[in-house]
Amino acid sequence: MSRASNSPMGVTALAAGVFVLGLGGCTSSSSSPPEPVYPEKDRAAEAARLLSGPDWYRHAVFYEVYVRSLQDSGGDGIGDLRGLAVRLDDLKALGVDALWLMPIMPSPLADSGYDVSDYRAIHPDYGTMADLDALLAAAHARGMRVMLDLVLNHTSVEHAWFQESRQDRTNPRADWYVWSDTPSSPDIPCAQVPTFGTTAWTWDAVRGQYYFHRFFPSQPDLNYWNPEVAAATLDVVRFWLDRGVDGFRCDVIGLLYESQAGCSMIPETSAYIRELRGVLDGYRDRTMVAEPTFFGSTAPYFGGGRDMFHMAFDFDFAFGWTTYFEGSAAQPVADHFAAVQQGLPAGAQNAIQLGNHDLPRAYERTNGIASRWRRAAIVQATMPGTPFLYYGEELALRPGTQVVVDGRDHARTPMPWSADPGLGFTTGQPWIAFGADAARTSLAVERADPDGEYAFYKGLLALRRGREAFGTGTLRLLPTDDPSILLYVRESPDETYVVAVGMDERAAHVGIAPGANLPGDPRRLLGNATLAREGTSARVTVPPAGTGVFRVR
Ligand SMILES: [Ca+2]
Repeated sequence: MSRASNSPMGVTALAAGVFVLGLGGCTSSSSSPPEPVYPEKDRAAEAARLLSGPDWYRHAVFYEVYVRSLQDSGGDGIGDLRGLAVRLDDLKALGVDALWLMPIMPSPLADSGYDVSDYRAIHPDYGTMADLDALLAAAHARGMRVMLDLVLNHTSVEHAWFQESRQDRTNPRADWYVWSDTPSSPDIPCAQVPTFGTTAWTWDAVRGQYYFHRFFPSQPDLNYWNPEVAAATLDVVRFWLDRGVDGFRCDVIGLLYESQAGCSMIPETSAYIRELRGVLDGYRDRTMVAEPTFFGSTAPYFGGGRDMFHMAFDFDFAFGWTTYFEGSAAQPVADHFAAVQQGLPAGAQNAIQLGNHDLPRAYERTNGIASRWRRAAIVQATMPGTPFLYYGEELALRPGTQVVVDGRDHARTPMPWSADPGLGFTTGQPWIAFGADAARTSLAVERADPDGEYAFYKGLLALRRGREAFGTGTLRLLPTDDPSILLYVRESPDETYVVAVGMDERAAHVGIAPGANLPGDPRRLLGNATLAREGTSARVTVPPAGTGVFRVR
């Protein structure tokens, strides 16, 4: 939060933090034992170790970028690859290790680029292939990675494949899309219900048939039952891997094949994903993350744990955290992560988001109550999984009001970097209006505020960095006798951490966790909660909406 904000957390949490810190200093000189000092590692060296090799993504912090809204370099008001390259140092300073770029391939932009018209080129709005090469080189020189958005279920109607396929029923690509004489197909009964609109079938007057589209009519589904299609899209994957991209976020990947058996993650789709993984494994340290079709366990995307996706988005948490933090019960959060633990095969690791390009801004979803997204962010950074930030979350960006494509544009507004004209984003007219209070939430303003959003995120990401326990350590949930305290242990072979989150925003709580068996006395690294060993139990005290991250070994 900026200082000028009237949101409750900005002032109260700051005050509580200072108060508790002061009190802690007082009591330690009288009754409490001094905090232990544990051997400190060279965290930069640890981070370098953990972020190298094929498992790097388990320890990395990812950052989703809408290139169109991050940084304009040319003055046309549209963010581009050259602009993004200029901002790499700012993102690295925040603690970002890897970028996921929303679609940058040529597209009529009927769906913000999720309607690709050419799989092997760069959208002219965003630059050239040389600009991408330069971005990759600049990122790699900084130890950062770049993932592209891979939209394989459908193309744009403007893609050459579709333009050819629609010509007649006998052309070489006649069977590359799903055509039918009727707005239905007995082979895929599930394909009657589109995600958008009222029909999944649109009449094409050129060919004189209907085509199937799971999403907008301008996004015809590819026909993966044609082996040429599967081969062609795997070639697209090789094309980008050869170019040096570090991996992919795979859009609605579960929907590739439809059959009588269903429309999501049927065996043929799983087989394709295994093949896709095989392609990535032919390159060094590449990774891919799945966008699941539905809520629920992401287990279907992991197969045996290491033969399908490296990661899959935990949509239950991404969509559900606002509900968790509106209440005051710890159990739903604990239950969720316990279910994730039990449900995933060994080797699988979810990707944890608070927001993305399809969701309203965290600020809007919490009515501007910072303590909610901040506590959720602590869970995001310390529970098993890889954190994916959505650009601007570190500034608590407010929603916009202008719509260019659809209502999701409210969370796709330009990044405010400074209070200069154009807010450092552009010297021209931005393609869409900034969100509310943009100048006040700019990086320059937030960075100058030690209690602001940016400082919070930077501190949190620094805490995770170079600490193996948060990337791949075990999780042990510690139930307490107070139902509003979330308490858990993350442990790597040589370090142990305890995280405490107070779910009650209004009252302080004290909880006892019997059988906690902490290996040592707590040293607080973050937050305002206190933790003490009492025999084999642990006693935790949390102020309203309080948090604490402690090292105990
Ligand atoms: Ca499909």
